[in-house]
Amino acid sequence: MATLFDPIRLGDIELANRIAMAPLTRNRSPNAIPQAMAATYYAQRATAGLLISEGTAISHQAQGYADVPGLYKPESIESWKKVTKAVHDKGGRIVTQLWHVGAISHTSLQPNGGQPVSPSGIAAKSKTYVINADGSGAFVETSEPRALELAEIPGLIEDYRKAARAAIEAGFDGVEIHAANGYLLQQFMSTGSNTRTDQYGGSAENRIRLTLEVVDAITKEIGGGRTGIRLSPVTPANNNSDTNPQESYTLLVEKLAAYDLAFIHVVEGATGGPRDQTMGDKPFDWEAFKAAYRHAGGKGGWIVNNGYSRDMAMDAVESGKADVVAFGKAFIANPDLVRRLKENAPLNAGDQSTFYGGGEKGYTDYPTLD
Ligand code: 8OZ
Repeated sequence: MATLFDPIRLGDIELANRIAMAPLTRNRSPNAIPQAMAATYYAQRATAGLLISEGTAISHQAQGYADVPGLYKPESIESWKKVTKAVHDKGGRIVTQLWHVGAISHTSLQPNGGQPVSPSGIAAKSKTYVINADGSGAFVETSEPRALELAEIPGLIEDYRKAARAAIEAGFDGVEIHAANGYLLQQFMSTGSNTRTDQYGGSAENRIRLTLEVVDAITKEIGGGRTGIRLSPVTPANNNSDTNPQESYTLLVEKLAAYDLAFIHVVEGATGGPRDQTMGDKPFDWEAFKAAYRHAGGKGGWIVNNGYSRDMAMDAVESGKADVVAFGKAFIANPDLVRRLKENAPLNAGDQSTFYGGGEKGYTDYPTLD
C-alpha cells in the first residue's frame, strides 16, 4: 500500500513523495519578472514531491493582477532559470502554472490600457489588485471585458504554446494549465460566462473546446508527460457559475484521457473555502468524476486539493482516492511541510497580511524545524 510519503511518477516527472505545493499567487514579480528571492522561496520548499509555481501569465493580455510573473519575455525566462536551478539543486521538481485571467483583469494591467478579453463580454464583477501611480496597492473592480473574436482564438492558443516552450527553456519540469478558479479557460467552460453561439459556446462539447485545443497545442509542443491541468468544477471563485458541471467536466476528463497527461489537479469545492460547495442542481460526484477519467483510459496522476488535513491527505493516498495531495496556504508558512507532516509536528500559522505583495517578510522567513 502506498503512503503520502512514498515516491511516485507523474508522466515524465519523478516525485520523491506525494505531497505537492499548490500554485500560490504572491505578487512579488514587478514587470512580470521573478526576483532573486523567488529562487530562495521555492528552493526552501523543494522537499515537496512537486512544486507548482504561482500562476504565470502566458502573455501581457493574460495578466490580471499587479506584480504576477510571466513567461512571455526574455527577462522573465532568465529569472525563472535561477528559480528552477535552485529547486533542482535541492533535488526538487517544479512545474509552472500557465495562466490567462480572461475577464479578471483591469485596463491598467492590459496592453495599451485595453479591455480584458473574455468569451462573451460578460462582466465578472470580481475584484483584482492594482498598484497606483504613487506605489500604493488597491483592490478594484475588474474592468468591463470584451468578447474574443473567433479569429483571435488561434493566436490565444499560440500564446499558450509559446509559454509552454518558454517554460521548458526556463528549466521547468513541465507545466500545469490553469483551467480553474474562474479564469479564461473556465470562463469558456461555464454557462454563466459563456453565451457564445459559435463552436466555442452552447453545448458542453463546445464550451470545453478551447481547453482541449490548448491541451492539444501544449502536449504537441512539450509532450503530455510534462503537462498537467488544474480544474475546479464547482468553484464560485471570480463569480464562476455553471448549470451542470458534472456533465461538462466528465466529458472533459474523458477527452483528456487521450493525451497521456502527467496529472489532473482537482480543486474540490470552493477554492480556499468549503469543500461541500455545490453548483448546478446536484452535489458534484468526485468519485464518479475520477472514475470517468480512469474508465476512458486516463493514466495521469490524480492530484487533489482544498482544505486537506494531514489525516485526510494520508487517507486519500492510502485508500487510492488520490495519487498526490496539494497543500496551498500550509506551504506558505511551512517550508518544511513534508517533514512536519511526516513527524506530525505542529504547523506555523500563515500571516495573511503578507500573502500578496511585499518582500522577504512572510515569504522567505518562515522558520523550519531544527
Ligand atoms: C489569489 C489571488 C490572486 C490570484 C487563483 C491565481 O485563484 C489565483 C489567485 C489567487 O487561481
